[in-house]
Amino acid sequence: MTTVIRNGTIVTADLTYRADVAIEGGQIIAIGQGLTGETVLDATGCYVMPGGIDPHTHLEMPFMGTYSSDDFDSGTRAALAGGTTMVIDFALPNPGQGLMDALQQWDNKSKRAHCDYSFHMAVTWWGQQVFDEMPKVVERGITSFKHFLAYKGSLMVNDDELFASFKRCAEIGAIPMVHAENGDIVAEMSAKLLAEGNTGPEAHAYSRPSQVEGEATNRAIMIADMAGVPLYVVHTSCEEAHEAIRRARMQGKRVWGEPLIQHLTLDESEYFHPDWDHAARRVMSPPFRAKHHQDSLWAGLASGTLSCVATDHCAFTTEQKRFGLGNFTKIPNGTGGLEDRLPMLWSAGVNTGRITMNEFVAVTSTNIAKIMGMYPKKGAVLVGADADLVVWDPEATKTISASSQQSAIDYNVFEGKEVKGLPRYTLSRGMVAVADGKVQSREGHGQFVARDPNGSVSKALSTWKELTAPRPVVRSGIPASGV
Ligand code: DUC
Ligand code: ZN
Ligand code: ZN
Ligand code: ZN
Repeated sequence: MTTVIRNGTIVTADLTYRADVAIEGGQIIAIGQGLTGETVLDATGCYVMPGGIDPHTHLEMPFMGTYSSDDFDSGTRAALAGGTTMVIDFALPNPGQGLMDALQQWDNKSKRAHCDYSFHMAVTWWGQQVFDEMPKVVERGITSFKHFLAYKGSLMVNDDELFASFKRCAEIGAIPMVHAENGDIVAEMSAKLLAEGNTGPEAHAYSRPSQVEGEATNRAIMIADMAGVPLYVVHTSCEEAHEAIRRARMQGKRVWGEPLIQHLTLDESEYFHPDWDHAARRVMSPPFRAKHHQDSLWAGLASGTLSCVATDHCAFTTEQKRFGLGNFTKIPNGTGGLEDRLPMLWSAGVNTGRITMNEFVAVTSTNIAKIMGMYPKKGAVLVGADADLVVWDPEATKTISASSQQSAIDYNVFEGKEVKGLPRYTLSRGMVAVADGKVQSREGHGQFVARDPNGSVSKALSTWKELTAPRPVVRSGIPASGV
């Protein structure tokens, strides 16, 4: 059985051209003119692009005394509805829990996935067991390890642990990732705000100014450099963090930054909304920022100093958010975005001329596949690649609303936004998972994608070579003068 996408314009990270795409056995088997097959999908007036890859989701994750409310069923349905055909979710061991044990839990949850998926492994504590299990995780095709510099007292790792883990990543060819906020300072500022009676959701933003992110980003970059390893910085939300990444990249360091669609399009004024629920639903870390930070993030996408756009999809219901009534530090941190990332980025980025269509494909799919070691199986329109594709209708419009979303929560942070540019079809390994807005995907269709380690990149770092070269012993012992 051959499926053909006919009469569309293929848009990849570097080319735009007219051609049909033929699919069989879940893969692209031909790209050319006048292709035929048993099933024909009409792409007249549409762009045919690699499906989105969301490199940052938290599905059914235990966090802040509850579980995020989208699981691998509703979360991956939401992904497909919005043109995203793969997610990379974070396996999160409890402090003291083994990595392989946590992985088993994520293996079980992910059996419900409608689209393909992979995992990052979080390093939430440090010890011999973690050190020993890290290569086993890589053997399983999970080649990236996340570290939290925030969430003091639960997930946070200290600098000595961070350095040890980064060095281990270097040895095994894995990429370390960081949630870069200075957790000590956040904890102190939060306590002070609460003591002063500042208990509402706006205080969440006050407690995590952009400086705490700029400091932690720069610190992680320097520690990665000393460990001789590349670094992926998640949810880069502000100019200070972008500035550190930009500087590192200009020095030839392998550092990647990942702005979220939320930070690109929503700002801190959301926290000053008179309705407590409205503000609390938007509490996430890092928080939404002052508007000028958005210009910095868009400039980063256009210039290439920022590499990927993600969601950090971590959805909590209004009821869950209300755990923090009277104390903002108890509001579960997180917002959704899986279904809206592509339409929002297209509308706010491509339709406005801030980024090109090809840059759109790069930052939502191809760059992620390359950095995360799964290109060109994913992120490409090439013969032999998986047929994870989106047929994108640039003229289709809708108003985003919780009433029509796949996500299991009762609101949407983009509620009321008009978007122009939507999937006509979303294909997951050749299966038509979405047609004209109707999700017809299947629970359990999604498969785990094993990723390649990225060892050659870490060994190329020049600063690290200087740091690890044999050190001359210049002098030792007691001065001859006997001082
Ligand atoms: N930030 C959030 O807002 N939610 C999940 C974890 C995180 O770092
Ligand atoms: Zn984070
Ligand atoms: Zn401000
Ligand atoms: Zn996250």
